[in-house]
Amino acid sequence: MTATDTYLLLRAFCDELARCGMRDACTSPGSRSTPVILSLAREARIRCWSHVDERCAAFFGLGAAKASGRPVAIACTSGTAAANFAPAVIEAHWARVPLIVLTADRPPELRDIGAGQTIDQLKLYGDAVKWFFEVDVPQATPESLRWIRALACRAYWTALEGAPGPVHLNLPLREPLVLEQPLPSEDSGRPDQRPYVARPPAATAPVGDLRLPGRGVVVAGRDERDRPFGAIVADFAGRAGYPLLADPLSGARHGEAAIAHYDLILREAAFTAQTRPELIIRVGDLPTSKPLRAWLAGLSDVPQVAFDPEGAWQDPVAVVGDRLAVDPAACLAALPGPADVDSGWLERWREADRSVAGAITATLGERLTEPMVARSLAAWLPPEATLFVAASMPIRDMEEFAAAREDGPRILSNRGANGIDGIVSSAFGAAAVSPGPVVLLIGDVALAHDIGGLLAARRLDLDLTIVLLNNDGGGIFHFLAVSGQTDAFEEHVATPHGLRFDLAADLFGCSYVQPTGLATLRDALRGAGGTPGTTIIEVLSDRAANLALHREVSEAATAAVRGCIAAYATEVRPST
Ligand SMILES: Cc1ncc(C[n+]2csc(CCOP(=O)(O)OP(=O)(O)O)c2C)c(N)n1
Ligand SMILES: [Mg+2]
Repeated sequence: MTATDTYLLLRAFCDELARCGMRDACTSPGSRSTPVILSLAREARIRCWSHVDERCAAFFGLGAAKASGRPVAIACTSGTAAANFAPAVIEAHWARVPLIVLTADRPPELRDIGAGQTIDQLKLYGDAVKWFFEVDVPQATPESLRWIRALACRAYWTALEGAPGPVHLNLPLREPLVLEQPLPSEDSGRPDQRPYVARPPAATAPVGDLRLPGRGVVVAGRDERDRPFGAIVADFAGRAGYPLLADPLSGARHGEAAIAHYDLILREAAFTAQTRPELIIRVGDLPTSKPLRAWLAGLSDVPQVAFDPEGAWQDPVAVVGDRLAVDPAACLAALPGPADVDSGWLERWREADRSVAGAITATLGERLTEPMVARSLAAWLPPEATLFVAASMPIRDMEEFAAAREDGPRILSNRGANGIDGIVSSAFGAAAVSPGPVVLLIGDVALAHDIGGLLAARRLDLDLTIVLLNNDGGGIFHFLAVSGQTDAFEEHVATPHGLRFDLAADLFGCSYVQPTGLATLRDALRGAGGTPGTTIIEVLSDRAANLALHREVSEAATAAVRGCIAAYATEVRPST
């Protein structure tokens, strides 16, 4: 077994990944991984993004795979390097994002006997991967070349099909790790650049008879893959006269049926008591909104149908009665609306939504606050833009405050495990593959957590605008009961840090600007969009004031919804 054998096999392996459709990979440095990294870097159809930190590399790969819909390879050396992939692999598992994880390893005879940088990498990620395989790298014979080509295809298609997710190939590599002579050519691949194994997607079964009553509701959650999905769902809801409660991550928050402020509307018990649907249709993942989740939980006697082609089984309160393994876009596009559209039903929701929107506008005014930043980004960014939103308050504010918009930006977020880790890196990954501008909305703790992700700004020449909401700690915890535990809350839960992010911008070669009002935020965004590289736009905020403002909005919204109910009761009284 020579280096030539290793490199012949790995070149065939990378060739197959490219033939299947791979366009991006992430590398990180090391010695044992040399043949894998060099083979990836020498494959012209795959762009290799070089990273220092494996945790950042893996999150970058995750962001790129999420934004492109294609599997991305992440490759590293042996030891804790591989363990640093774990958070992103776990997120990819829960968010159903295709990744091909390539970890280099020492061969079996060098394991557990004191050889350097060697840990047990077998099934390192447990059940978070769809498939684990220990890849022997034998002599490059016609048979083994055929085998490794088929293996690459299997890894690629496994990551992509059904419920997409990560696959893990562990590669024990023997020295010599570097070629000493040119690699001979070989033609073990199929003609015409076809993959060795093709795998057409499984056809989805047509939906059975879905009988639609007059008063239905569509709940649309995260579906980051398919942009036309949002348009089809919005169109169906409009035809059916069903209010559309669409998380911004669904891409469906538009059209005449969109009820943008469901999170605030559904807090009002008098509304939910008087507004009972006869059917709930669910598409995408379950939205984040707690009031929405509580409302769905209370409708256990109402038929709830979930489109779930990837088998995500998202129903923590066990109320879904029909789980359809069919593509919602294809099905809803073909589904006629109910025989009797109840126009008053949708109008009632729309009225509540308009009133709440008025309450939000009146309460927020034109001040530069956290909710206003979320609302403004959703309103301002062009349709070709991608808005990556961090966990914690940014994603919640986006759901609560973003208005419906016909041509809004694509919105992405790591919602598989809701982590605040790796978000900067994920946004850079999205920036690497997105044709339009990418903006990241992130809190200060999340930015501090992945501060090393900013290294991509220096090393990878990518354009990214980071809008940082700095309230010096985890503002979200002020909304929770733990905020009352004053002996330990600040230090151990809120975790203020006093970091100077302008200095971080300097260290990592980013531009930096700190707007003080809404107009200067808009100017800063425009300026960042026109400046190559990464810009950090820091908006200063205060945790206690932010909590008070959210409460104020909630009270104003509740009053607005009550006003609608009272008006509705007066209107209908004569006929009842
Ligand atoms: C990896 C990880 N660790 C811890 C948490 C728990 N957590 C949720 S929100 C949060 C604070 C986030 O603070 P920041 O990013 O400043 O956003 P803010 O709450 O201020 O909006 C933490 C620590 C998490 N979600 N993920
Ligand atoms: Mg914060």
